[in-house]
Amino acid sequence: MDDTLLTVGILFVLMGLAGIYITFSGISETMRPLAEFSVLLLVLGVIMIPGGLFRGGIPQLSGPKVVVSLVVVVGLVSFVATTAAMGIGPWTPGPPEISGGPTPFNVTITIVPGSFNPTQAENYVPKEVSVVAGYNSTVIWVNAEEVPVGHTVTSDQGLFDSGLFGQGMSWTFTFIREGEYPYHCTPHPWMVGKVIVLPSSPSSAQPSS
Ligand SMILES: [Cu+2]
Repeated sequence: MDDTLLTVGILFVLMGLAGIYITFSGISETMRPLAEFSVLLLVLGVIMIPGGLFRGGIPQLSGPKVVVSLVVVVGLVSFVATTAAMGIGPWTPGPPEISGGPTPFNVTITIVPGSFNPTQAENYVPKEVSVVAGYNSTVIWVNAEEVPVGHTVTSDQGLFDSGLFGQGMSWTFTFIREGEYPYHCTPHPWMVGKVIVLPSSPSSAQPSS
């Protein structure tokens, strides 16, 4: 039995699983190379573990190191298989929850008349708003067109989409997570705006006087 090979093999398996976990938990979207590297580590580790175990003949299976190694590997594999089968954990990434109930205060953004015209610079007014999560992070877009034309409020990041709402209609959305949320209008892509959501803080719990 080769302790070094066995240890390195287990290390590789752990690093591979950690890398895959990080990749698919949505911590970063730019980690595809990490995923491939992690799978490579995992495969190498899985190959090295029996290599380490059985070098120099069949090991004495009662050896504590062997038992511990087997428990670790079997445990990890079962955990991953179980969570994957149950559809929980980082294996089932979804968009982050950013919508909640209405806040005590709200902010109105007007879609001004003529926004359907690509040469008109002003469309979502104000174009950029900063709100505080849970305080005034309910945002209402009002379609104030003077002719019957529909608009949308569509997240550039795929996080929300109002669908078309017509002249005189409005659409309301409550942000609950801090972040920057650029958006646009689907039929009129020159219409762009941004909502900046700031974290809630004790000083923001009361309206300033
Ligand atoms: Cu539009």
